[in-house]
Amino acid sequence: MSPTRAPARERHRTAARADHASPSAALTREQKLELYYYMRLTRSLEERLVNLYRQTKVIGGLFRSLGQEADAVGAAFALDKSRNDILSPLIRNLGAMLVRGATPVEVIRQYMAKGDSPTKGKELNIHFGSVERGFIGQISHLGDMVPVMAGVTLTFKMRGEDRVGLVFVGDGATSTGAFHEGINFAAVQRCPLVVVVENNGYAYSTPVTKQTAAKQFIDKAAGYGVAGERADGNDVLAVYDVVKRAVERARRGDGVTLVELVTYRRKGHAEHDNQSYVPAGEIDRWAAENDPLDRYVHVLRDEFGATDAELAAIDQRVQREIDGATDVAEQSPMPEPLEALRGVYGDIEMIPPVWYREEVKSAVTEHERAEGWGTYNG
Ligand SMILES: Cc1ncc(C[n+]2csc(CCOP(=O)(O)OP(=O)(O)O)c2C)c(N)n1
Ligand SMILES: [Mg+2]
Repeated sequence: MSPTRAPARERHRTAARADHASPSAALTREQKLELYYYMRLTRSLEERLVNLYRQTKVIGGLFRSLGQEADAVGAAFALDKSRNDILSPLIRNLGAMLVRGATPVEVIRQYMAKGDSPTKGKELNIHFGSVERGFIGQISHLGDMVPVMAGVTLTFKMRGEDRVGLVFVGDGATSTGAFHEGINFAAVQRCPLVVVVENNGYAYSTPVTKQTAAKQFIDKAAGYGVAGERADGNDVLAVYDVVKRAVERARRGDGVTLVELVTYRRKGHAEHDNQSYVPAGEIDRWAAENDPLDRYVHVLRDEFGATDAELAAIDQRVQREIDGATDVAEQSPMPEPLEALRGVYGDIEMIPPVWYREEVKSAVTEHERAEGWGTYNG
């Protein structure tokens, strides 16, 4: 069964733009085009990664956010860079990392496990962070970033810093103990935290109807005593509006908001997943009726007067940037073996390691077994 039917485009477009006091009404034309740029960059960069994956140049799995670009980009856009707000992304949030300044070359190097990638081959895909740029590295274990971000935002409060944190979790992650403990703690402490639940219909092969008996994820907000708001995750301006309101609520000291973004995962959990568990026609329907990029192109053209030439220029810029990044990343070296020891627990001064028995010749030239074993020592 389809967890959430593709909403009618018209209904959501009207809803998003009916309120002239909504935060997105204050976005400049340039910012509105920037939202398009980041969504297009996310999609095209992932498409390039698929090409590299099929050439066996990607090490490990490939995780797509096809159809979810609006929620990652719109949510990250609602944070304030100048105030050093911070977010914690998951594998579907490449768009959020790009908004915060992650670069295509870093992402491609990381997927190829290159020696000059952000984690120098020690981690893969988009598992990397940059505190300076306002995104922290993700822990794979579902839900664990909620208590981490509760702690991060508690430090903002204790230090009197005017900063807000945002944590992304999937529908599946809401079923973990870590999610419950983290959001409860943040709620009690009135941390300046926005918890974004990306309801994309599935957690691997488990549909939302088998994940929770709640009708919608924001119903859980009442149990924690926090605000809850739900929005169409495929409408980038609606996402921006709902998250911006939550960010403002956090900044003025009113604590946590649980934001549910309704979207749809059009690809499998990762590239190897053939989605055989998805009912026939569901993916095609979302692609045809509710693609976040198609929808936003219509809004930009019909409501904000963007021209085809303007949009084509952005597409070309994205293509150029990705082509350039691919060429650079392909030239990058693989990591040196010793790199595996650096930056793990801290960079202590290292003496050259002694490889296996290198300095202990006697052990290989003479027997090292107990006499009693009676082994030949010739
Ligand atoms: C505690 C825990 N259990 C299982 C996994 C394996 N796992 C990784 S992602 C995933 C599905 C996540 O679904 P959801 O939270 O809805 O996020 P989505 O992939 O849909 O973005 C699972 C089961 C894990 N990482 N952590
Ligand atoms: Mg999910």
